[in-house]
Amino acid sequence: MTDFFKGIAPVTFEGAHSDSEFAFRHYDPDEMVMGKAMKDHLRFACAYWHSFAWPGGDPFGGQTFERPWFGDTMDLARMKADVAFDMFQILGVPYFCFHDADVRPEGADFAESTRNLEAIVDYFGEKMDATGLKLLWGTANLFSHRRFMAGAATNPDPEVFAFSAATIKTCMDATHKLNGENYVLWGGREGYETLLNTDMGRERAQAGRMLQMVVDYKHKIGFDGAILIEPKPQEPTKHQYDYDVATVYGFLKDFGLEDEVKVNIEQGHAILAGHSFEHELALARELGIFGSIDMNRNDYQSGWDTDQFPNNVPEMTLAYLEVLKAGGFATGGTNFDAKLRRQSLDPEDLILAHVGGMDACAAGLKAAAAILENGALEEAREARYAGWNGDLGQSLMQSGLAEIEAMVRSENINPDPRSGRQERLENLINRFL
Ligand code: XUL
Ligand code: CO
Repeated sequence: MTDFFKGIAPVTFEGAHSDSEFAFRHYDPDEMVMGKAMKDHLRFACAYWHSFAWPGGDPFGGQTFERPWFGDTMDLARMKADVAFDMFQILGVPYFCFHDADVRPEGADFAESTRNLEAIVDYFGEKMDATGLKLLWGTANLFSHRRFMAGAATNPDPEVFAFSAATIKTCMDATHKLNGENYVLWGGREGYETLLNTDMGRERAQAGRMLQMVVDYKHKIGFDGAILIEPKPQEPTKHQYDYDVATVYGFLKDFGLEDEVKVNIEQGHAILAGHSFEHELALARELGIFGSIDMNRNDYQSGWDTDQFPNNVPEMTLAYLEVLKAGGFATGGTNFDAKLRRQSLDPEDLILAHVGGMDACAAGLKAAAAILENGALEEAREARYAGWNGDLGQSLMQSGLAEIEAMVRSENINPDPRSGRQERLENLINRFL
């Protein structure tokens, strides 16, 4: 252990009546929920970037956090890893996630950056063996460095496309070496600021080609994790090509990759797209591309991606309801893509933010499971569509407009509107919160 979290013991489940801040009230890793241990439902992961690489800046001010590992040397990168693994163990999370740029200093050129990454990957490997920690996903940061300011795959300069492809390869190698269970592509700057200087057709084709190469390389190296795209509608660019789940699905269909790539859905990104989190989850499930989630929350007034730790149990219940209805996570999990507020300076804040988020997820999962076990919600939904199981519903799916017109006339079909019962169903949900 380093002494960054000195005096903080591993956090354990104490139950709802505990008065300790450093305790779980809902997250009991081994408690069985619908026949599966809670830890296997939730598959928690910590995000390296927000907790260990982000300095606390906002558009009006720079660094607020002063961490002893901030700096650009390999020794500091190893100290950062030591502290990160301390936190993972204090929390008892099974997984973590990282970008290349979070974990290694930038080198003078591509070769040096790659050497730095490989050295840290070896260091991670030793720490993972020693602790049992696992990698939920790896990814490449193709958005922070100024070379990516006009995009990575969608850049007008083919040299940036080449640099990006090479970087993705090294990050896929790193993920594969650490037995990562997924590889994520968030197209941070894959979008445009103004159509005045943008050739949208070319940029889409370039993004499609890059994704095809990622899928080819996955098969070439025998990586059996999932490739996941993380949709986001805007920020940092004004318009992003991976706007939301529906847009990503259209893109995958266009390039014939809908059976190869799934989605990593983030709560805050769903809100920015004008959707609810549960809408995005339900759609991905229906389209067969549900993969994993980034769990955080947005501020509903500020209109940007605030990446706050989640604490809204009623909303999270609806999200886990969709996850459970999708059959739960296969390779995916619950990644806390969340950061402290920039005034939350203390090491304790970092631990307690995650403790609260984990507990809120556990409470949401348990409520969602209780709703499914109760069955009344699903029964009401089934009943609403019951007509489609009967003769009329079946025959409509095989008929044409003219035949249906004749039938409506001959049988004098005259529909009688029925209640959608929304408030009754909302009351039903609240009984489980
Ligand atoms: C940005 C975001 C990223 C991705 C990984 O909004 O969510 O952190 O999760 O690149
Ligand atoms: Co994210």
